[in-house]
Amino acid sequence: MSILELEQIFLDKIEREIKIEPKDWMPEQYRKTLIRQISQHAHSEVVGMLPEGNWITRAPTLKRKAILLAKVQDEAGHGLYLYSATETLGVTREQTINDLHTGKAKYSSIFNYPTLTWADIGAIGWLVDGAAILNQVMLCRTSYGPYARAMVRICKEESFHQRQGFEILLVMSKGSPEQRAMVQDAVNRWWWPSLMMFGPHDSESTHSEQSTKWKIKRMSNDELRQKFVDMIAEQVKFLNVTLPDPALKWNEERKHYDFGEINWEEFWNVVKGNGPCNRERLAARKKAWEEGAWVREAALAYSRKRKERAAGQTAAA
Ligand code: FAQ
Repeated sequence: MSILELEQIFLDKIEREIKIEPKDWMPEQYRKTLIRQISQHAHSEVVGMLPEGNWITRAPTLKRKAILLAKVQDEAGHGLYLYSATETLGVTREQTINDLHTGKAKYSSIFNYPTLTWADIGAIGWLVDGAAILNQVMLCRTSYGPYARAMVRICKEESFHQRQGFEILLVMSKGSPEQRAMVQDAVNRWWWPSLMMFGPHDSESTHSEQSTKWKIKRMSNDELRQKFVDMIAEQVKFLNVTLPDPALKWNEERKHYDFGEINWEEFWNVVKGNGPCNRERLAARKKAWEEGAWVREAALAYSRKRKERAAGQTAAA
C-alpha cells in the first residue's frame, strides 16, 4: 500500500472516532507529537511528586500523612502508565528519561514553585489537580488508544486528589486567623501559576492547530483555562478567601468570568529552566535515577534468571 493510501486510512479512523493503536500505521509527525506530549506528561507526574513529598514528614496528623502518601504514590503510578504509553510508540524508557535529564524534554511549569506551608498542599490539590483534571478529561477522548485509556484511570484518581485539597483548605479556612491567612497566602501564590499550566495563549501555541486536527487535543489552551477560571471562581466562595485578581468579574454577556492578564514573561522564564525550583527539581530526579540503578539492575537480573530457569525446565521435560 502506498503512503497516501495508508494516510487516508489513518485520517478516516480519526474522522470516524476510531482509536489509533500502537501497531497501526501513523504519520511520523503524529508519533513524534505523542511521544513529546505523553512523555512530558509522565515527567510532570513524577516531578510533581517532589513539591508534595516535601510535606510527607510534616503533615499535621497521621491521617493527613496517610492521605498525602497515597496521593503521592498515585502520581508515581500515573507516571508509570504514561511512560508505558510512551513506550508503545517505539521509544525506550531510558531515552525518555534521558531527555528529561538533559533538558530536552519539558515538564509542567507548575512544579517549579516551592511548597512553603501546609496550606500549599491544599492549594496544589484544589488548583493544580483541578487544572490537571480539566485537561485530562479532554484527553480521555484523545485519538491515541493507550493514552486515552491511561487517562480514564488517572482522572478517577485526580478527582479524589482535588477533593482532598479542597477539604484541607476548607478545614483551615474555618480555623484560627493564622490558618485563614495561610490559606489566602497559598491561594495568592498558586493561582497564577495554575492558570499557566494550560500553556500559552492559543495564538502563541505552536502545536495546537495540528494536534486539534489529529484529535490529540479536543479543546484549546484558552478554552480550558476559561473553564478552569469559571469553576474555581465559584468554588472559592466556600473558602472565605479571594483570588488574587482584581479583574476577575462575571461577564453576563459572555456567560464567563473575565480575568486579568497572565504574566507570560514569568511563564516562559520558568519553562526555560529559570523558575524558583527548576534546578532543585532536576537535580532530585537525576539523583533518584542514579541511586536507583542497583534496583533496575537487580530487577533485570531476576527476570533473566527466571527466564533461564523456565527455559531449563522446558528442556528437561
Ligand atoms: N509547562 O503549543 P503548545 C499534573 C510548552 S499533570 C511547561 O500549547 P501543546 C498531575 C509545550 O510543551 C500536568 N511547558 O503545546 C499532578 C511546548 O513546548 P515543546 C501536566 C509548557 O503540547 C497534579 C510549548 O510550550 N499535564 O499536574 C507548558 O499543544 C498534582 C508550546 O505550547 C500534561 O502534561 C507548561 N505549563 O499544549 C501531579 C497534560 N505549557 O513541547 C502532581 C498533557 C506549554 O514544543 C501533583 N499535555 N508548554 O518543547 C497537554 O495537554 C499539552 O501538552 C499542554 C500544552 C496543554 C500542556
